[in-house]
This record gives sequence, C-alpha cells and structure tokens, in this order.
Amino acid sequence: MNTNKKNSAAQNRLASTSKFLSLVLRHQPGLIGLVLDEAGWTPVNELLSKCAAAGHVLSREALEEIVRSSDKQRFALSEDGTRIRANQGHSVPVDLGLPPLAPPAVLLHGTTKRFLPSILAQGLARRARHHVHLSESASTATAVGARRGDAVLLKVDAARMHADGHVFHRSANGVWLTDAVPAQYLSLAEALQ
Ligand code: HQG
Repeated sequence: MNTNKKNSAAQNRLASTSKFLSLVLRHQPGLIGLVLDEAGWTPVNELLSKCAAAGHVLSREALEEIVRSSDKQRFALSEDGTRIRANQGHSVPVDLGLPPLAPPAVLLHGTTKRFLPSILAQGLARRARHHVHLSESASTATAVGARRGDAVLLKVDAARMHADGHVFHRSANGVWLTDAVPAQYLSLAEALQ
C-alpha cells in the first residue's frame, strides 16, 4: 500500500470511530454499557475499554487525535484529561451547563428543500435533538442542509428573538442553540453562495 492509501485508510478508520463516539456519547451510551453524568461526561478509561469490548479498539492517543482533529470539534476532554463528552448534539438528556448568551443579530439554519413548507408553516423544531442548531457561517449551514438533499439557507432574526425573550446558548464548538424558532423570525436567505 502506498503512503497516500495508508493515510486515507487511517483517516477512514478515524472517521468511523468518530461516528461511533458520536453515537455513544450523544445518543446511545447504553449500547456499550456506558453511563454519562448529568453534564454528559464519562471517564475516558471506561470509554476506551467499553469501545474495545464492542469491537472499536482505540488507543488514548487515537482518541486525543479524534478530539483534536474533529472537523466540528465534536468532543471535549476535561481539563485533567480523565473525562470526555460530546460538545453538543445529544438526544439523551444532559445539561451541558452552557450560560445563556446574547446571539449575533442574524443566525443561519441550513435545511433541505423538501422540509421548507413545513418549516415556514410551523417554524424550526428541535426534532430528536435538545435544541435547534444555528450557525454564524453560511458555508457551515449550507453543508448541514446538504446532508439530506438540496440545501436551503434560512435566516433567523436572532436579535428580535432575543429581544422577545428567547434564550440562546453557544456550544463549546461554536454552534448556537435555542429551543425553537417560530416561523415569524425566519426568512429565506438570498444569494446562497
Ligand atoms: C428539520 C450535524 C420539517 C431541520 C450538523 C433539520 C449540525 C424541520 C432536521 C447538527 C422542522 C433535523 C444539527 C419542521 C426542523 N418541519 N423539518 N418544523 N424543524 N426541521 O440533524 O440542524 O455531524 O436534528 O431543518 O452538521 O440538520 O451531528 O438537525 O434538517 O451541526 O456533529 O429537521 O448535526 O452535526 O435534523 O443538524 P437534525 P440539523 P454532527
């Protein structure tokens, strides 16, 4: 195998492990017998041994590499390095302890064309997650929308929402979170790209 192929095989392995970590740290810790505390943290040693028992053998170094290189900074290690959690995106009940924060005037949400009629009628709902996820960056929001089909970019009047009493949080990896976005604060963003 040449070096490039080896590198991309290693990258693929890291990406697949990262997906598995997202699954157990956000959605189904019970799948491998993991327990998250109320803030979403779990001991690194336990995670590594339980992942290994489930067929995802992972060294401490590889885990640190995933935390460091995750394109969206999906995971965080505690300051002393003994615990790990997902930065956001949970469907299991956790309280990340994020303080309420005033949002930028405008935030963006990337979605898929076929969801538009429902979103424009009902607003943005959090669906299976804890919050609606919003972004400061058009390219990030467009990439999020493109995961499921033709991307459409929606503009959220975050300044008006905030003035009206809606609460926002910002996750450690820069995602803006709020409970719901009523349709009155939404508009289609022009000039998508
Ligand atoms: C849509 C990924 C119809 C909403 C991404 C979205 C992000 C509605 C989908 C993060 C609706 C929910 C979050 C309504 C909302 N009618 N459709 N009333 N309200 N929707 O995955 O924002 O890789 O739960 O537009 O990159 O797509 O996991 O949310 O399309 O950062 O780290 O319902 O997940 O990050 O889908 O993605 P999701 P999302 P990770």
